[in-house]
Amino acid sequence: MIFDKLETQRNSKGTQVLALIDPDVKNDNIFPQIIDTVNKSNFDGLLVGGSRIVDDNFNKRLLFIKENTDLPIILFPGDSSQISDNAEAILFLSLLSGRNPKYLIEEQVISARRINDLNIEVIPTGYLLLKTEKKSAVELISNTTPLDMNNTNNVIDHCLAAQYMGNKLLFLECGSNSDSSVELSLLKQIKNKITIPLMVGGGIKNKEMALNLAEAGASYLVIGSLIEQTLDFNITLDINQSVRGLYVS
Ligand code: 1GP
Repeated sequence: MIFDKLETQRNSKGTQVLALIDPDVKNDNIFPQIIDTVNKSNFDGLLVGGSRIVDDNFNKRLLFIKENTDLPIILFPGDSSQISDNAEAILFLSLLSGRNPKYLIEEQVISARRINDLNIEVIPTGYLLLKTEKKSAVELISNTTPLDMNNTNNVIDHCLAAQYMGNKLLFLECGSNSDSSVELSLLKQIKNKITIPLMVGGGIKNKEMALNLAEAGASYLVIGSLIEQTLDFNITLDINQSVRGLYVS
């Protein structure tokens, strides 16, 4: 089981870093380079998904990724159309920061039987969108309001609710290519209250940010835009190696 494997790895190797590939047409001309960069960067796993995939080639691109990497592939679906057994597991997301029933239960019901039929490992994940200066694609597409990071109690209440609902993972999302990530003092406070692993993504651009987030309590880091924008494995390899052996209990 992939999640158990990642958790075991986390216990032995420290903070895990996952690459994110957006299998959208916008990346078609650099797709092989993205995969090559990911493969050379010593990532621990690979998320595949996007909030807006404008054509029907999701599965074709996913298959291409699968054929060209040895990393475990976990779906990070923008909606119920992004489900395939060309991945080993799926983050079964509930957008708990929002109040839109489509992303709280409707997409989940639409996708449940297909996931069951395909026998994909399910990783129940509470997904919280946090407010940053730039409006994220998730905010626009989901038509939900992100949580204000200054309202610490409200964010922590959402985290606790996500944990009590039985989620195995809590994903703190600042949105793809955001200008900032989760505030470190907030992350530390969440870490003090929450026992399930914290995944942090959105706007991780350098080693300092990655290290700070890992030290503040992120069990998993997700890096997407930086890979697409630089296509330079030296940068991502450096980040990934910097958090190796970093344990935050
Ligand atoms: C987006 O959290 C992920 O859903 C990754 O964000 O693209 O900014 O790395 P970046």
